[in-house]
Parts: sequence; C-alpha cells; structure tokens
Amino acid sequence: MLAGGVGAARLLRGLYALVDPNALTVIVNTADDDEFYGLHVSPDVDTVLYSLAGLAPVKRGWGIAHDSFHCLSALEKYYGPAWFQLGDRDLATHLFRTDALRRGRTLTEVTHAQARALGVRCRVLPMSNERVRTFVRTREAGWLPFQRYLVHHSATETVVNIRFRGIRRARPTQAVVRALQNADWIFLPPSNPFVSLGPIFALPGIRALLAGKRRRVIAVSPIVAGEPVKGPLHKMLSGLGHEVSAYGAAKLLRPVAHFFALDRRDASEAPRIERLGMQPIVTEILLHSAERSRNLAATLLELTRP
Ligand code: FO1
Repeated sequence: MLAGGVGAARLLRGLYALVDPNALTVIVNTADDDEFYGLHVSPDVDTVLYSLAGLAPVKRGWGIAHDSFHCLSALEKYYGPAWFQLGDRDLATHLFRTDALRRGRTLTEVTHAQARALGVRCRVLPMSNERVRTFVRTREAGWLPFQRYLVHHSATETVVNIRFRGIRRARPTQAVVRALQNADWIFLPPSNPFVSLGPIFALPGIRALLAGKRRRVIAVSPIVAGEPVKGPLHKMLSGLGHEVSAYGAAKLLRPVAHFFALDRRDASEAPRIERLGMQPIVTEILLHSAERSRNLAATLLELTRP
C-alpha cells in the first residue's frame, strides 16, 4: 500500500487486521517531513507506525494518544509560541531518528528500527532516503513549506501550485521499487493525491511501474459528498482547476488505478467513473472506527480473490 497521513493509516489498520503482516508493505510519503528544534520529524511515517502499534489517538490521528507536552512548553520559553505540537513521547521518536540519521543511518534503516521497537510487524518503507520537501504556492501568501501551510496557516489559502523540492535528484529506494515490482495488489488509500500520494508518484519510475500494474491497483476516493475525507484537498482540487468530487479524484488517479472505491453518497458518479475506464466500487468509505476500517479492507480484499 502507498501511504500519506491519517486517511492511509485508517485503511491500513483494517488491512493489517485482516492479512498476514508479512505479506503487507507500506510505502510512505516523506515529502511532509520537516525540522523542528533541530529534529527530523517525519509525520506520515510516524502516523503509520503509531497507528499500527495502537498508539495513535482515535480522533486526532497524528501523534501519540494521551501524550503530554511539558517539553514543548519548556521549549516555548526559548523559541516563543509553538505552532507545531510535539508531545513528550512523540519527541522521543524524533530524537531517535535525528540521532540515527546523524550517525549515518538511512531513513529506511531508522524506520525499520522504529517499527521493530514499536512491534509493527509489516514492512514500512519511506519512499526515498533522499530529502524531498513539499512547498505549496497559495494565492494569498505565496510559496509556503507544507507543514507551515497545513498547520500554521490552517490550510486557509487556496493552493495554485505545488512543488516537491529535491524530487529531481531523489530516487525511490531499492526496497520500494522491489516491493512495487513484486506486489500482487497495490492499494491507494483515501489520501490527498497531490501532496500525500503525489510525491511518491513523482519519484522517477514510480508512475510507470504503477501504470504497468494498473489492473491490480485499487484506489479509495479521498472525497465524499464533495468534501475531503481529511485536510485541504478541496482547496487544492479547485485551485488547480479540477472538479471537487469523487469523479475529479478518480480522473487524477485513472493513469495508475483501475479500481476506484467511492462512497454510497457519491453512487450517482459511478457511471462517469466507469466511462473513464475505471471500475467503480460503491461502498462505505468513511473510516470513523476500527470496524469500518476492517469492513472497507474486507470489501477491497474481495476484489483480490481469484
Ligand atoms: N497536525 C496539526 O494539525 N497540528 C499539529 O500541531 C501537528 C503536529 C504533528 C506532530 C507530529 C506528527 O507526526 C504530525 C503532526 N501533525 C500535526 C500532523 C501532520 O501535520 C499532518 O497530518 C501530515 O503531515 C499530513 O499527512
């Protein structure tokens, strides 16, 4: 499965509950990564790991459930008000990662060590060991680093352009390429196709690999009833000239996915999606509970049965 943040983690916990973890590999976006207080924070990697380790807060999705923020309060005395909330236990993850990277370990190696320490049994692979950073250009405030736009600016501005800084020099890791080559099925979660899946697609060779396996790629709509499942996707779709609908998202994913799961509320869009050359699957895709995550995962796994 390819993964962005919270939407991906929710589908993933359903798959993780139903399939042999040894048969599951998660390829995670790292273009959301940023540095705070000299620490390397990798939000999507951590959201996936915490979620699979049963540490993620139920509603918020990111960080660690019931974490405290004493260290952040102390840091604010030196740095001023914090706009990015790093909990005490979460900070241990960023200290561990930053220390290991500084000692010359790759992000892939560090993530592997983290997964083991947290008892996560499937493979979690950062998309690249090289530095890629998402920047969005907003109509109102110009170019912004992604976390600043999403968290500090609460994603209020309209996005008119997106850039993945470093993408031309970055390579997907060997492990990522091999995992995709060997995958029987590939799941695209209800994540933002521009900024969560987009950086993975943009790595050299990945789009072609996915397009070559298109009939075995199952995507889940990140839009339900004209609203994003999570985050500012509607602002990006409209700002970049796309229709804000499940159909609009399907059209973006058509080159790489054959199956497209959409919500019952959007069932009327199924014929248009079919005309795109995709196979629509109308089902319940809002993943508000572990049970719903398992139900959607079970529905998607049905498609993979011979
Ligand atoms: N999202 C927020 O909206 N506010 C935060 O303060 C915040 C802190 C944070 C700390 C660690 C982490 O791993 C994720 C965090 N996120 C926060 C989530 C993150 O900004 C996004 O969910 C992802 O980058 C989008 O996939």
